[in-house]
Amino acid sequence: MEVNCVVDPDRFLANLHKLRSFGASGVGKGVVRPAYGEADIAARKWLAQQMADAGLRVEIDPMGNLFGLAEGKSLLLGSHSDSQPEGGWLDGALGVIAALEIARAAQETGGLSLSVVSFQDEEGRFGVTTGSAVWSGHLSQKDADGLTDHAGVALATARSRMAEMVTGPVDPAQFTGFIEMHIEQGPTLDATGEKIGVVTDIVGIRDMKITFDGQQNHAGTTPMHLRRDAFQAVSAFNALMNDRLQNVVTPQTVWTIGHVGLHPNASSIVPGRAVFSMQWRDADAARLGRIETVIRTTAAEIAEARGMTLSYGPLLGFEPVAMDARLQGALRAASEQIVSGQWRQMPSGALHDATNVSALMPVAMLFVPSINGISHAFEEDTDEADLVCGLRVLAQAVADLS
Ligand code: HGY
Ligand code: MN
Ligand code: MN
Repeated sequence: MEVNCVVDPDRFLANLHKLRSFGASGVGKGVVRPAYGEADIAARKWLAQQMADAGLRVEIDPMGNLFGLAEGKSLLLGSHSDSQPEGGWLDGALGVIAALEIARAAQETGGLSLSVVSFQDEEGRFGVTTGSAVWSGHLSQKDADGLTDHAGVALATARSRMAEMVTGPVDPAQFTGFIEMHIEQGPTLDATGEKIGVVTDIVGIRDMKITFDGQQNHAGTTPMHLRRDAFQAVSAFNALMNDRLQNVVTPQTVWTIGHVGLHPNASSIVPGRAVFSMQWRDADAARLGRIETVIRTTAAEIAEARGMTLSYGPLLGFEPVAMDARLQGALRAASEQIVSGQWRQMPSGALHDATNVSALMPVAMLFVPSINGISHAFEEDTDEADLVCGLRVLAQAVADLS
C-alpha cells in the first residue's frame, strides 16, 4: 500500500521529459535514439546514474541490457529505452521511467524489493527485441552478433561501443516476475476513453529479409522486355502476395514491407538488387506458418518468372504468449480500485520484451492510451494525466502483490 502513497508524479514526468532530451528530434515530441547510437548510450549512462541514486545496484550485461537491482529476490519492472529510427518519447521510455519511480519510492519507503530494467535493441535495429531475446536464451550471443542492420553494421561491432560499461551477465533467477507498462500504440483505449488496458496475450511475429538479384543496367537503352529489374520484382511480389493472403488471414492479421533497399538506387539505372524486410504478425502460430508458405511460394514464382536470384535472411520470430494469471489479476484489481469501470482486458498487437521474459518468469503488461492510436512516429503522445494514472495502477498492483 505504502508505495502508492509516495510515488512522485512530478518527478516521474520530469524524468520522462529528461529521457526524451537524449535524441530529441525537434519534431513534436519525437525521439531518434536507435540502439547503441550516441543518444542511446548517453541515455543509458543517465539512467544508470538514476538507478544508483535510487539506491539500486547497477549492472549491464554484454548485450547492453541495463539493470538497477534491489537486494535479494525482487520483482522486475521496466521496458526499453532505445527507439525506432523515427520514434516517439513514450515507446519503452514510459515503462522504464515508471519502473524507476516506483522502485525509488520503494527504496525510500524501505518496503518492497523492486528492480528496474531497460532492455537493449527492443526496436530491432538488428533483429526483433534483440536484447531481451539474448537475455532469455531465445537467441544465442553468437547468432545475435552476426545480425546486421540495414546499413550492414554487425551487432558485434555496435555493442562493442558499450563494452566499457558492461559488468557481466545478470542472473534471471533473482527475479520473481516481470511487469512492463507501455503505451497501447493502437486506437482502442483512445476511442473508448478508457484509461488502462490489462494485457491478456501478445501476438506472435515473423520477420525476415528477402533479396531479389537481377541485372543492373542502363535505364535508357535497356528494352523493357529484356530487363531483370529488382524493383519490378518486389512490386509484383507485393501485389501477388496481398492477393493470395486474403485466403489465409483474419482481420487481425497484419503484414508489412517496411524497409526496401535498392541497389544502386539511382534514377538512370535499372536496379539490379532489392533487399526488403518482410514482417507478419498474428495471434495464431499455425497461421503464421501458413503465411510464410504463401510468402516463400510467391517469391519463388516471381523470381522464376523474372529471371531473379532469390535469397532469404534468417527467419526471426516469436510465438504468441499469454500473460501470467496472478499478475494479470493484480493489475485488474488495481485498475478497478483506481479507475473503476474505465479499463479493459485486451491483447497486444505490438511485440514487447515481455514475450522473451515470459520464458524465464511470470510476466504481465498494462497499457495506457495512445492519442489517435499513433506510435512509431514523431506524433506519438499520451495525455500526462493518463501517464500518471498508469503509474498509480502499476504502483498499486506491485504493492498488492507484495
Ligand atoms: O515492433 C514492435 O512491435 C515493437 O515495438 N518493437
Ligand atoms: Mn516498445
Ligand atoms: Mn516500439
